[in-house]
Amino acid sequence: MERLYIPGEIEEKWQGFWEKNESFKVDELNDKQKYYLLEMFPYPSGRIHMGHVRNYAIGDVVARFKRLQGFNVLHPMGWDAFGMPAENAAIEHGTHPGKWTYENIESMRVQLKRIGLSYDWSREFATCDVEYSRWEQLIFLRMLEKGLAYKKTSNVNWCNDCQTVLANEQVEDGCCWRCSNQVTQKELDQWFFRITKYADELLNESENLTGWPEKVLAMQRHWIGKSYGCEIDFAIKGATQKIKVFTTRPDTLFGATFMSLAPEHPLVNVLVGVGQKGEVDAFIEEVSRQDKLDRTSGELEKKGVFTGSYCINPLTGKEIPVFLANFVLMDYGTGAVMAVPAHDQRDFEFARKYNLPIQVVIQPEGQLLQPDTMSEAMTGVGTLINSGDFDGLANADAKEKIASFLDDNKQGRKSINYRLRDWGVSRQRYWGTPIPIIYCDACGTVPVPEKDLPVKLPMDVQITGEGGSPLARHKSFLAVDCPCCGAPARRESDTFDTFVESSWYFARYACPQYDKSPLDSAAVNYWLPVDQYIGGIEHAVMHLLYARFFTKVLRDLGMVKVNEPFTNLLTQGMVCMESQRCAEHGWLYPEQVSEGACTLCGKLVELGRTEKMSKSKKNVVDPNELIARYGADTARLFSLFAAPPEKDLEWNEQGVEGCYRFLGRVWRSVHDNLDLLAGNDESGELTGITSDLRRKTHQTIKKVTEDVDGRFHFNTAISSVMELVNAIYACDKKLEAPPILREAIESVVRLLSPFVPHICEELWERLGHSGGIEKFGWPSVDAAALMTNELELVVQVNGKVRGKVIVAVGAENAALERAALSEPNVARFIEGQQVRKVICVPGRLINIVVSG
Ligand code: ANZ
Ligand code: ZN
Repeated sequence: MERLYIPGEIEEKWQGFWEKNESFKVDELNDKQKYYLLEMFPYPSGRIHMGHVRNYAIGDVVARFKRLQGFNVLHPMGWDAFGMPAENAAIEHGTHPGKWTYENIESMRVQLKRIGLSYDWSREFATCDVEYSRWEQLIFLRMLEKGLAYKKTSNVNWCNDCQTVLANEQVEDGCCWRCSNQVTQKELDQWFFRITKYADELLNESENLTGWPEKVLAMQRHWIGKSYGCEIDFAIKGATQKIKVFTTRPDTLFGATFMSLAPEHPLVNVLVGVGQKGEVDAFIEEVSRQDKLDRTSGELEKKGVFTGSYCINPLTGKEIPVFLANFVLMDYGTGAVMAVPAHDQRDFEFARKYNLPIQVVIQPEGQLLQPDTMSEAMTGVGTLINSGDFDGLANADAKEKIASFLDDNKQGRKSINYRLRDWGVSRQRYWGTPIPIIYCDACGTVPVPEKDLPVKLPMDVQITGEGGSPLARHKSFLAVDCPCCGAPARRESDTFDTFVESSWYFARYACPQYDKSPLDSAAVNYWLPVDQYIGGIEHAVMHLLYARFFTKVLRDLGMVKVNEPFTNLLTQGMVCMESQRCAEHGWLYPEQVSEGACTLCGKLVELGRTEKMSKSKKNVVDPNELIARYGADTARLFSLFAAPPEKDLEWNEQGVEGCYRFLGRVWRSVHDNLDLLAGNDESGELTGITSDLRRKTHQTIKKVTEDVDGRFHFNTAISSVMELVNAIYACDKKLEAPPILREAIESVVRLLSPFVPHICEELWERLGHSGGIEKFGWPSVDAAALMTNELELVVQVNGKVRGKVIVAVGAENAALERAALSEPNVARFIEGQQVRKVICVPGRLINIVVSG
């Protein structure tokens, strides 16, 4: 038997074993408790990166651990396969996006398998598979029937580089999230999903998502942005129409001294006087070129134009001028704002700029506000003044009273507003799911009949990156007979936003081959919800909110029973690395640097910041090379050991080496003792024997179990196994108690197996077991073995209690001292100070005397 640790050989052997035995294949036909573990599926770019390795290693620990605990674990993998890079590749290399995508999938699958992840590969699918599109298209048709999908003309965010529409969520600081190009506005006919119908449910139910990070929930709540307020009608002087405003501050109505409308407001034509037309048109044109998100930012320079018209403040009866203002958006509230410059900062800036009256209506406690001397709006609480019968009310009460008054007089009504907009899903792209719609001159918008699904993408397509969507130019794709009247008609050429695919893939994993409908209810209701979902924080709003929305839609379509898709969510941190730069050659890959110098020119390199691994800074490590060098187990171990999962992980080569050495140490601890252990299997006599090693073994089992189960403290779990390995090396009573030694060594192997499965399978076999480690289950704690002769001592620093340590009964003073000094809190208090004396009071306390 080979006694050296050669990762490559054993990893290939066990990956073959799992594959041959279909070790991770599951079905719903058993009475075990289910556990659905899912990592966010990757985009098939062609190469895995360290972020993938980390994400999937974290998931794999949980999957293997739960399986060892006896759960029926669903752990699937697939591909989020539609999207832009495939089209860009097509433009650049002339390959078909499908060919490029499927080739990438082939090579990424090989790379993922090389990590030893315990997936049920029989469930794999790609979202660009025609079979997946077919069911997505069917879901869309059902949504259409229910009014959950609809079409409307709207102003959309447009990226000219990508030649496509972007959802609000895909616009970052006014730029395209993919290519960073400036986003502009464009009017287009678009398909929408009615996510706003679920705004309240999405909001309310976030209260029950106790297994989600609060940060993610907070971002979703903010995104939904529910505001309670009031709609108020302002009559227009000389016209019959009314301007409706939405306000969260009806208490300030007496202070509304002018009106600000969105430049896109439908009443603009009615309001604009002849004399103003030129100036107003120029202003509207200027704002239309401005990015919507910029228009909401506090820093925006407030600009506006007078329309020439006046409206009437319903409570003061005064005429107030109507302006158009760049910071008022048409798609929020009613697109009109009653401007209260004394109490709203934007209105204040606007009023100062255009010399408009400022009327204080809320007086803060103990202060007399003068409009002339105010330097900013007073947005705090106070008492109403200059407000007729409402004077003297606390402004919080006035909100209620004024709203009711308006309601009684039919001048307004309470109303609720959301920041959330319906989800625009049309994209002018080729590589996406075709939207199954046909346009007929006679019959209008006609859904593709179910029997004609799927609408497939044409294979003979010219993708040049110019002239808009390739589908819109593809004659044979577009030409279709109307399903209603048979006359020549035209297909919809837009495809879905790729976030549609990732909104329901987790459900399809329950029944990936089901061919009667999108979801097999028996399977999907068995497996859903996902018990643990793992992925990046960057998906906090879009993907995770859309997936929640889709789950509710599928529920209302009768396709699933659950309300929420993901019970628990873990957002893992990023993999970071120091960047390195040569004055002459720019950023350098780690392998281009040797002993601090550029290998191209010998100049000393400058160290850049430690940041997320990225090709642009060349601070990347290729997992394939890492695995070729150290093995998958080392790559996994480092990813899991170097930082807690939700924190960023800083890459360092020494850490990797350390992990590799540790595995070598585990390997040797088995082989060094194999002869001694021969013939001593588990049935060996254990009763009555207590020893430090046995206690240590069971303490470790307890610690690792607690750390892994639901807490994901993988790094501390691994440390405690490291300690157990040390204890095995240090144990000098090996000869006396082979069964205890065996139990200790086997525990190391079993406890490490979710983290580093290949080496553990191999060692387990060498320890005399066959059939794979998983069937032996997770080790259990023997409570009796934990009983210790230990006690807890209080540690003081200069007489003040600073911590507690657990020490063995009868431990020597030197040991007590060591324990006390290394207690983390104590260490904090003595840091930078001189330890003068350590006083040990046996059985009671340890006092450390320091002076600084
Ligand atoms: C008068 C007022 C007085 C307001 C005051 C605020 C403070 P949230 O909380 O985000 O919902 N608003 C309404 N529609 C708008 C639009 N389309 N574009 C820009 N601003 C708009 O904000 C609601 C407040 O935002 C509303 O309350 C309105 O200004 C403004 F002392 O009305 B308020
Ligand atoms: Zn773009």
